[in-house]
Amino acid sequence: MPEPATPATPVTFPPAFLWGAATSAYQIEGAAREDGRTPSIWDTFSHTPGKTAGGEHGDIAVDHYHRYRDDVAMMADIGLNAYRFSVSWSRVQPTGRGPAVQRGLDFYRKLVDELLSKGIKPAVTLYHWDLPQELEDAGGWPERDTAYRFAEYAQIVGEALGDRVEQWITLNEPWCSAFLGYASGVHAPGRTDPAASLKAAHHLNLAHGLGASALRAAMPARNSVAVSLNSSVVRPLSQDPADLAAVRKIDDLANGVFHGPMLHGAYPESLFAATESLTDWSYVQDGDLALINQPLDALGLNYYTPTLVSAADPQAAAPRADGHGSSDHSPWPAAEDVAFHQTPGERTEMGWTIDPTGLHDLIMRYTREAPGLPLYVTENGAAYDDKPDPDGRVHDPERIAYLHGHLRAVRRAIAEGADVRGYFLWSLMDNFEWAYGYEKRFGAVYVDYTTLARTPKSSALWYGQAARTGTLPAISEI
Ligand code: IFM
Repeated sequence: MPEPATPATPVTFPPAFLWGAATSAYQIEGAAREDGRTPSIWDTFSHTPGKTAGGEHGDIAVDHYHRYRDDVAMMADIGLNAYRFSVSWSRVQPTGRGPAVQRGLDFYRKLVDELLSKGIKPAVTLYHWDLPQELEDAGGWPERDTAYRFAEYAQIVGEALGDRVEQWITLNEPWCSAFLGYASGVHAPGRTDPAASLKAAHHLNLAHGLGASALRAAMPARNSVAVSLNSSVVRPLSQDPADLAAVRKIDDLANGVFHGPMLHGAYPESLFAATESLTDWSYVQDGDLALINQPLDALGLNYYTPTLVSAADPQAAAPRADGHGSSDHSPWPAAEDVAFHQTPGERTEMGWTIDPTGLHDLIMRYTREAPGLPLYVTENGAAYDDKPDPDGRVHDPERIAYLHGHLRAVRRAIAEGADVRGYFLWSLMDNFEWAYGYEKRFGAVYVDYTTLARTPKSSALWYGQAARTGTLPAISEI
């Protein structure tokens, strides 16, 4: 259901609200072989024939590594007061272990200083899917040691940037790392082993806990440590008990598997039961849950579209409209009895149904799940087939409508008592959309992939006005 039509009363946000945009290292930096950087799993995957649309990769991406000063100036011109980016692990610790490369760290120091000089608050994500290839060769996330390597890396980055960056995020969307990376294989490293994906999920949780502790030990106490989850808003096709059971199963596999240990110090018992054909979870060692269950300063929520499920018809092949790419392998371990359906309504270029009520419901769920924990929307946005007009301007009214609807949903949640402190639009500019290559444009800024010239779209102007005034402009105002 869409949010109700635009009201006459202005939609105004709290004065300290952060109006940001987000990116990640592999999607924008380029400079893949410069200054000591070594391949990550995404370099290897994207250079493997058949893994990404058109064989595209992030070697150059949008060349942010060389253009960061201009990009920060552009953010300031737009009016952003926050910017969320990720650090490339293999740029600062090329083998995934041992000493740091200062040139790699210097890039992020310069980027942060540039942001601060323009009054833009940096928010650093340590891990946005780009594991150093050497660590994958040693077993990747299904291997326990990877979590300890992540803690070492977190300490290095915390020591280097903790004096100037206050907002920290350990992992981005560990669901994608575990289940798209190790179960369906549509993401790097492209493995299709459901049992390994559950092990990966546990070691990502452990990495989060160990990383959060390492950050705290390395940084001033005032800094905030969070994690960004792409928790699914799972809805049933009907109120039939079998469909409700399907919701519970997918809720465990999408959400409980991460927020259970992170927020409550326990995996859902129902998750163990649902996955017993694949694993006995014996890799969860004594003390792990306490390590994972670190107190957090905030929680990041990434939202795009809800998930609609039912019990699968045992006579038919279960439909897989789950929006997570095409593969013969499901990203949902032990969920052959669940069918995924397309939510009705308008869709973005990703085929994802536009439904701001999902964002509202997600925020309210975590307001209940983690009372008192400040929330940030660390990603939300839409891909459209944007093209410049003959005059060179890029008009993207659909994206403005998408942002307007979702920001209104955030405001509604705040009015109902949710402590949402900021919103990061995905994404600052068009970039490498993983297995889709460059064909899906999520940016508020258009990138010409021939010249790499940047042109703020009309949505950037609209969003900038919201950021400057704290009030949503009418959709027609730009
Ligand atoms: O581009 C991605 C981002 O890296 C993680 N969250 C979802 C975005 C859109 O698919």
